This record gives sequence, structure tokens and C-alpha cells, in this order.
Amino acid sequence: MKHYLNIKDLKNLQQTVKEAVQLKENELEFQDLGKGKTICLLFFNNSLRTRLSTQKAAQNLGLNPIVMNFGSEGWQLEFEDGVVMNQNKSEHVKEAAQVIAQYCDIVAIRAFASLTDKEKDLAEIVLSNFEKYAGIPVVNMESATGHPLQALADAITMEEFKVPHKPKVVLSWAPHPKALPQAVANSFVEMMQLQDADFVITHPEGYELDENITKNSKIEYNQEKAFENADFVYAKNWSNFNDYGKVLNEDENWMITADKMKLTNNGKFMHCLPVRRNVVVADEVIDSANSIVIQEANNRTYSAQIVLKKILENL
Ligand code: AN0
Ligand code: CP
Repeated sequence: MKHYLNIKDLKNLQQTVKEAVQLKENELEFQDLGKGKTICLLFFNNSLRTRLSTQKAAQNLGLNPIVMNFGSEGWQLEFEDGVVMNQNKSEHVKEAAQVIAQYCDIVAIRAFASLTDKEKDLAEIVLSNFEKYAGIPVVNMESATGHPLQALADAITMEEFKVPHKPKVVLSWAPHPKALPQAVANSFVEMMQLQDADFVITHPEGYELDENITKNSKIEYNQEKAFENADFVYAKNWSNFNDYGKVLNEDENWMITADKMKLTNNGKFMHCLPVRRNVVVADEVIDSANSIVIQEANNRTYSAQIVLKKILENL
């Protein structure tokens, strides 16, 4: 594998999930693979899990990680061609990407959606420019439109908690006071489309995700109906895609509660974290034995590690 920008960059999701579960049993098995090699992790936004688990994954493979909080400590980058750079942007991505590529063998980038400029977000200006100018493998640590390391960790987690029948999996919108990106939901949808499952997306009317991503995935506007017999409930807020970046509905009624979880088939509760308690999910749900959010976060290490392993094997 050259780049990991989208879950579809994996040749075979099911096979990769199995490999990750195996890797987890002996995480230091490939310690020599990354020896003498470096990965730069560039963060244009905050992070807890991605930052720590990707470093851990790199170290498990013998890779040397260099982490930079680009958003707060780097020069502000210009991404447009041919502009007169007499405003607040100090450096063009053309130079920055080429320079960074001299210091490392792989570059991993977190650059959230602006949620103000839909066209630029859909064009993935940060990731695509680094891909164009760096000339080394690029890993997506949550971009404007996707979070494929999270979706792979989610797939690994569902494999570990699998049920003895075709699972019913529900992606449920949940309320949030701030406008959040669609990235996590997008990648979860794309991952579920590669699984043998009864997959349902539920959200208030008007909160449709990008049709180019949801395609013909089932949408059920009645949240309680969607929850019936679910084996996994994956909660996530996202801001409006059509009225781009807007919070149109803070409907508290969409919070994941114990009463709603009672409608499921003893369903497991999942969330990528960070999560706002008693806004997105009630304490009694996230604190219940059916909540697997901590195990899910642990799998971020093995999701990153299997991805970095595949990239290193191809260097
Ligand atoms: C981010 C998001 O919703 O995309 C990151 C999630 C992994 N969440 C927040 O900013 C709270
Ligand atoms: N789930 C996730 O990506 O968490 P962080 O934003 O803390 O990295």
C-alpha cells in the first residue's frame, strides 16, 4: 500500500482486520520493519487518541515518530497556486511538503474540515497537496471528509465483539452543541458498506450525509425503530452537510439513553471519543457493561500499526 487516505485503500478489509487482531497478540513481532525509518505526524487540530496511538503503533514497528502541532506551532500554510502571499500565510505547501519529506519516510496528517468552505473541504486541499508535493506515503489521521484509521479500529472492535449471526449495525446521529465534521461518520459508512451486515443510518431529517458516500445505504428517520434488534449502536454527531457546517438541530431527544438501548439486541455501544456525556450519550449507557468505547480506543493502536506495516512493506 502506498498511501492510506481512505478505508478503500485497503485491498481487503476483512483480511486486514484479521491481520490486526493477530498483530495485537504479539505487537512487537515486527520491531525491525521500521528500523532506521522516520514518520512525521503533523497535527493541524487537537487530538488525544490519534496522537498517542499512532506514535505507539510506529514505535511498535521500530519506526521513529516525530510529532508536530502544526496548527499551533507551524507557519500558516498557503494552499492556493499563484497567490500573492502578502497576508497572514507565511509558507506555501509546495515548499513545506518537500522539506518535510526530506526528514521522514512517511507523513501522517490530521487536518479537519473547515466546515465553512465546502468546495475546499471536498477537494481535501491539505491531504491532496501533501500527496502531490511530498512524494512519500501519506496517512490520513482525520481529514476534511474521512477518518479511516478510526473506521478500521471500529471494524477491528466489531470483529472482537462479533455475534453469531449477521449483525445489525446502527449509525446514529446524536446531539452536540458545536458544529462537528462529517469525517468519522463518512468513514464508518464506507467501512460498513464493505461488511456483511444489516446497516442502518438514523438521523433527523435534513441531516443527510454526502450522497456520494451513503449511496444506497439504508436511512431510517425514526431513531427508535432503527435501534430495534441492533447488535451495535455507533453514535456520532455531525453538522449539516447541505446547509454546510450548520447546527440546525440540537434535539436533546436524539441522545443515546438506556431506554433506547433496551430496544436493541443487548447491543454494544460504540463512539470514537471524545464524547460529551449526557449530551451525546447518557452516563448509564457509556458506563454500562455494553459500552465498548475504551476497547475501541485501544484498537486505534492496531489499526494504525497494520496500516503502517503495509506501507513499510511497500517502501
Ligand atoms: C472531532 C470530530 O467530530 O470529527 C474528532 C473526532 C475523532 N470531534 C470533536 O471535535 C469533538
Ligand atoms: N477518535 C479520535 O480520533 O480521537 P482524537 O481526536 O482524540 O485523536
